[in-house]
Amino acid sequence: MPETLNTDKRVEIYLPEITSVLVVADLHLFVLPRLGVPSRLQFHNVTADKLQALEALYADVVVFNGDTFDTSIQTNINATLTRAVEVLERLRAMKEVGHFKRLIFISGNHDRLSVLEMLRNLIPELEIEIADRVVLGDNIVEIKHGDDIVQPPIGEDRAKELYERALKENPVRAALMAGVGRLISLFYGQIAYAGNIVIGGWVNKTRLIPRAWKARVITLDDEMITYAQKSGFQWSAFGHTHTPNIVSKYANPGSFGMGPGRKEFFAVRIDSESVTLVDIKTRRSYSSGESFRR
Ligand SMILES: [Mn+2]
Repeated sequence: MPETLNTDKRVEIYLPEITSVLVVADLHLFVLPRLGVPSRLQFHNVTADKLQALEALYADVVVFNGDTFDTSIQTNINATLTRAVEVLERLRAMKEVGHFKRLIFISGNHDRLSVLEMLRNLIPELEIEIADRVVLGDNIVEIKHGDDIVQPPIGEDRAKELYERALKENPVRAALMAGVGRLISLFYGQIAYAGNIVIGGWVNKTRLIPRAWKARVITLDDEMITYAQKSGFQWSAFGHTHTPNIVSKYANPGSFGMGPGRKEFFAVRIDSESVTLVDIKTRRSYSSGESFRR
C-alpha cells in the first residue's frame, strides 16, 4: 500500500476537558510472527484473544498512540482484514460494557492515516476517531506517536524484509538468527528478532553500547525527552521507542506487546491531577522519576 496517501493531511483532536485518558502504543498488530515460526503468510503475531489484557483498561478515552497496526511484512491482505475485524469487534464489546467512551487511534510510521481510515471503515459502529495528534486542555498534554521527532533507525523495515527473505533462502541461518532473538527475549524480557536487535529498554539504557551504534538499531528516546522538556506542554505522551518511561514532562507506555518473554505491560494514565505510568498487570502507578523496573 503506498504510504504517500494522505500524508499531507494533519488531523488534530482537541479535548478541552481533561478527564481520564489512557494511552497505549505500538501494538504492531498483524506483522508476521518473529521468533522461529515458519513464514506462512496467513499467520499474525496477535489474535483477538490476546487483546484480553486490554480489558483491564477503564477510562473515558483510550488512545492507541501509533503503530497499532503494522502490515509492513504481512502481505496476505485477506488474512489481515479477517484478523482486523476480530480485533475491532473485541474493542466494540469492550466499549459496549463501558470500558471506555471514546476510542482514538493516532497514526504512526507503520500505520498512516490512510491505513487507519481503511480499518476504521470495517466497523463504523465502533466510531473510532483518528488523528495525528491529540491535545488535552489548554496546551496541557500533547499525545502523538513521535516519529516526526526521531526517525526510526536505519534498517528497521529493511531488517524485517531480510529476515523474511532469509527464511525462504536459508531456513537454517534464519532459524539461528531467530534463536538468538529468542534468547535475548528470554533474558531481557524485550522483543527481539533476528537481523534487527530491537531489545528496547535494555539497549536504550545500557552504557556498554556506544550511542551511535544504538541509534542504528533502535529508536532512542533521548530526543523525545528533550523535545518534551522544551515544548510548551506540561506533558508529552509518545510511543515509537518501545521503551516504557516516565521522566520530567515525558511519558511513554512502551510497546504494548504480548510476545514471548515480555514482562512489561504499561499504559500512560492522564487525569486532571497527574500523569502516571500504570503497570496493567499489577495496577501499580509510577510517577516521574520513579523506578518501575523489576
Ligand atoms: Mn513507530
